[in-house]
Amino acid sequence: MPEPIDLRRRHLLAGTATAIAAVSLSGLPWRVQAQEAMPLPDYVKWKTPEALIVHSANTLETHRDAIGTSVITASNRLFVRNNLPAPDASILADREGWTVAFQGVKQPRSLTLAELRSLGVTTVASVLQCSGNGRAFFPHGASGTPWTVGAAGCVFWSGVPLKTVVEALGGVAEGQSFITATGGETLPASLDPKTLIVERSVPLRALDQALLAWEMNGEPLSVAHGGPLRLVIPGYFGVNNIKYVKQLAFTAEQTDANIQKSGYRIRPVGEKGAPDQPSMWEMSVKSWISQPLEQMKAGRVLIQGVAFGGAKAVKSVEVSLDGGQSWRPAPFVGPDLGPYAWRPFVLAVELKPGNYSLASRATDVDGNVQPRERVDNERGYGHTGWEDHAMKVAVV
Ligand SMILES: Nc1nc2c(c(=O)[nH]1)N[C@H]1C(S)=C(S)[C@@H](COP(=O)(O)O)O[C@H]1N2
Ligand SMILES: [Mo]
Repeated sequence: MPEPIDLRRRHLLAGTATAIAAVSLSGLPWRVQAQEAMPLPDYVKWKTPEALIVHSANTLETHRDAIGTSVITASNRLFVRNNLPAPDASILADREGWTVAFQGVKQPRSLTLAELRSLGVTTVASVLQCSGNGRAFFPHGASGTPWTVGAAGCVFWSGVPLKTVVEALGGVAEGQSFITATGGETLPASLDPKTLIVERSVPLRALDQALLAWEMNGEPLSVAHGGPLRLVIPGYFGVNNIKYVKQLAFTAEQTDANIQKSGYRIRPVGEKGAPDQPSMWEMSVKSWISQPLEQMKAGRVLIQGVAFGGAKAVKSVEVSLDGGQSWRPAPFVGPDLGPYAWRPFVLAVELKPGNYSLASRATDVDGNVQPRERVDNERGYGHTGWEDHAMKVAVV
């Protein structure tokens, strides 16, 4: 299938004067990253290379202008993030036999995927976004993958509501405050499992919307995205959406695995992670412009992007052409797929030759507005500041 836009060619232009016009306010030329183009690793060979930046075998980012306008992000363009190397494809050999151990319920037991399927099914559209999306804009050089905006996508998940499973198991046992899920990666025997295991706890309130998903965008879950079975918590940061979920426990305390105890915590620059710092749970309202990113001809221009509320629905989004001095409302396009989905927006404008700073700013249903500034923090998490996400574009 031919690509509508030859993104690869545009990557090759990254060092030219044309692309130099396409820098963010922080001066970051994203196209430059793509010049180091690495081939797609085997487990994601089915993805569209032109749409992705391969940061490493475990971290692939969607190009800013490759998310489309269709609300749903195509699976072959969706970002990938593995804290540990993805399991071998043999993990999918017997999907129906995949087993999850349920604990902290009144009748603890293990259930296979086949049994889970018989309990119930729902479909949710939700934004999957890594905590470090936007990390590249932090000036202190936060360690970790330098994602700009592409560690995010909006996809359909199908599976059984976790609440339905819990009801079938007699309900949550008394005294439990967290949902603690464990990833099924095989860990090296030589190391303390707590240092590496992908095990996360979220507050019990997430039971309202959590599901155990076996399908993404109408297809059985791939290894890259957590097949055979994944915990999905709509509205929560990516890390809480445990792939290859093999154990699901209702617990009184948060897990003491490093990824929870000290990892994924908001802390001042230079400070170490600790359990008393805010954990990366519910996402906040955010938006960004996906096109145009480069120099354009004067005349009619469609400014496009996406906006979402995170754990709450998004209400509206505004666009600025002058770096935030003035704003105008931008209409959403396409269907509203529910509170956890994002909404593409498109604003048609007539632009005269000149330099523009294109920014977007979303508001959620509770009236929370995307802030101008980022909140600096050691690991570069949770960036929603609109100023850093703005695009400087020359119109000729
Ligand atoms: N088992 C397991 N689940 C995991 C991870 C992982 O490494 N192992 N990474 C988490 C992180 S940090 C993110 S951002 C999302 C990424 O989901 P994706 O690769 O499907 O895009 O998965 C989360 N769930
Ligand atoms: Mo992540």
